[in-house]
Amino acid sequence: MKIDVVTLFGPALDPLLSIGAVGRARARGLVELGFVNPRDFSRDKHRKVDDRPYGGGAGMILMAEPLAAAVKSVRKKSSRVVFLSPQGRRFAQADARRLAKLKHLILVCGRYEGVDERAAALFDEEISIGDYVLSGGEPAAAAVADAVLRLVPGVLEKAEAAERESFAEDGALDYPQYTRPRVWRGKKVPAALLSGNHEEIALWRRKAARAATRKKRPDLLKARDNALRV
Ligand code: 4H6
Repeated sequence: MKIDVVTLFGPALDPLLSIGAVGRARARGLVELGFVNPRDFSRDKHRKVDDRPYGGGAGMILMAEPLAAAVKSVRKKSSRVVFLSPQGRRFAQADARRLAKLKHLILVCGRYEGVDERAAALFDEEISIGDYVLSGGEPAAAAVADAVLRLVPGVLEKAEAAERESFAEDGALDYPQYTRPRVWRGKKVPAALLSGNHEEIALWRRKAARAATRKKRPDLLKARDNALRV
């Protein structure tokens, strides 16, 4: 799979996606990440990509043309073009799974006070990573790229991937994890996890995952109940 990120700040985004499982997968050539800078497609002699908003107002707007040319330079028939914006549909794990099946994903980052509305026709979909405003789409693109790429077969270690499938991603939180020491600041590791009994461990984890979900994210259980009720 390849992801191209259309951004004015590729060099800032690259290090975050060069570490861990995604970084290793890139190094192995299993997944590819490219950066396309709209500035390279500016027709202006000063490489300008922003201009003042019609109608007045503070700040600058990203011009449609350099963005369109940047997208065009990497777009293929098989590409899906996604715009990161606070006005998008909320991104969730199901979207990560859907996008991980693609051959080519193009993530477009906005900057300044926003993007010329006429650029909207370039995008297949508009997604938001949550209801808050960022100074640019880059942190959102990094989050989406990471969530998607780790689901590409082979990116995670086999054991990790199998564990992911059986937990967490079906609408419940992960079970709590512990490592050494057995007692830390007076808090003990649950006895079941030290038992060496695989059935007992699996049972404890299922119960603990359910308890954690009920306590921290009861909305997830409700969403799952509703989904199953259909
Ligand atoms: C499009 C339009 C994504 C993109 C405007 C991007 C939050 C998210 C941006 C803007 C983003 C998200 C530019 C408006 C800066 C505010 C980039 N913010 N902004 N929730 N910002 O996924 O000023």
